[in-house]
Amino acid sequence: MFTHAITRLPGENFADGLTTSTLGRPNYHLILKQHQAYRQALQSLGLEVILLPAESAYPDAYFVEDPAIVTPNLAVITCPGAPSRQGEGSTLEPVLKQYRPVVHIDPPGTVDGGDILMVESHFFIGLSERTNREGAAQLAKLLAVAGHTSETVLVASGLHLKSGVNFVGKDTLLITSSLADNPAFVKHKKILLDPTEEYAANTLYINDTLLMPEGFPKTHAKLDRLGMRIIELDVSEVRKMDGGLTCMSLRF
Ligand code: CIR
Repeated sequence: MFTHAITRLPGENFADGLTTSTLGRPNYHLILKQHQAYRQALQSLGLEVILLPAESAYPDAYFVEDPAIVTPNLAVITCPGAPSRQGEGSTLEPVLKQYRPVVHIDPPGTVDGGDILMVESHFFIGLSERTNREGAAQLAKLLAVAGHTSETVLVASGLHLKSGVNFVGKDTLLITSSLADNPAFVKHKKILLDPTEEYAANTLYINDTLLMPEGFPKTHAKLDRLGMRIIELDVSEVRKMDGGLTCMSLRF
C-alpha cells in the first residue's frame, strides 16, 4: 500500500518545457485544474499528498517522477538525461531524506525515473534517449544493495519505458504491442493496448485502483475486466508536454 505521494505545482512557464507533441500550446489555468484533480484523486485513495512549489528555473520539474526513484527502502536522486532537467532533484532531496536514505546517480550516468518500472520487488530499467547504460548500471548496483533484482529493456520508441508499459496489479502489464514481444516481459500476463490508444499505457496503479487518462474507451473496457475501481482523469495539457499520470508524482 502506498501512503505518500510527492507532487509539484506546474509553474507559469511550464509550456517552456521539453516536448515533441504536436497537440498545440497547453493552457496554464487548465493544467492547474487538472493537477488539482490529480492530487485530489491521490488523496481519495488515502495518500498523504505533499505539494512542492513550482520551480521557475525548471519548467518540467512538476514531472517529479523523473529526477527521483523511491523504493520501499531507498530513494535515488537520478541524473536526468535532458540537460535542462539536471538539477531538479536538489529540491526533492531534503523531502525524500525525511522518509528514506538517499543515494545518487552520478554523471556520465543518466537515468529518468520514467524509465524505471517496479513490478513487485523487481525493476525494469528502460534504456532510452534519457537513460544510458552507465546510469542503468549504477542504478542496478544500488538496487541490488537494497535487495532488489533488475534488468534492462531497450526502449525503441516513445519517450520512456513507462510511456509504453505499466504494471496494473494482478501480475498484469498494460503494454504496447511493440514492447509485448520483449523477452523481459514473457512471464507476465499482459493487456495489449489498441494501436489507437497507446497513450493510455500511462495508467497508474495505486492501492488497488487504476487512474487512467480520460478518453480511451477500448483500454477502459479491457482494464474493467481486472475488476478494480477505475478513475479517469483529464490530462490533456500534461499530454501536450509529453507527460502523463505516472510522471506527476512519486508514490511510496
Ligand atoms: C520531458 O520531456 O522531460 C517532459 N516534458 C516530460 C516528462 C514526462 N515524464 C515521464 O513520463 N515520466
